[in-house]
Amino acid sequence: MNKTLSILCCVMLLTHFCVFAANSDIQMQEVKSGFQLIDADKNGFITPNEMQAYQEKNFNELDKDRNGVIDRNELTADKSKELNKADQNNDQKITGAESASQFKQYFNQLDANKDGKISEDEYTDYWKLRWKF
Ligand SMILES: [Ca+2]
Ligand SMILES: [Ca+2]
Ligand SMILES: [Ca+2]
Repeated sequence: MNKTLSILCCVMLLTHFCVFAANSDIQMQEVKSGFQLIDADKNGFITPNEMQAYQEKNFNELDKDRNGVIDRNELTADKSKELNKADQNNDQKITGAESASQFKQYFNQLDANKDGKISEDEYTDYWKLRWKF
């Protein structure tokens, strides 16, 4: 390999590495702001009540026609796609009960040490694993 080529290779590797690092920083910021959104009293922990309040707010925002059910059209506004999995009986509609039970599962998955609340570390570790950054 000649010198120019090897320098070129180094630069390419470095650029690639920097882009990757920047991406994971951005994802980390997104995850942290997600945590702060749910942690309403900003004490560094998400309690089941805070998670429930977040779920209800999220549900009401998506339920544009306020009929208590999120249908397929309303579901497309859910950018996280998390609610897609809430449809237990596959009728393409999400009821309040389905959404609540999905968030309960979500809470249990996040609460790694099972102390009944979610720390910021538990929250970020979960998303790091899922997004692999
Ligand atoms: Ca809190
Ligand atoms: Ca609706
Ligand atoms: Ca915990």
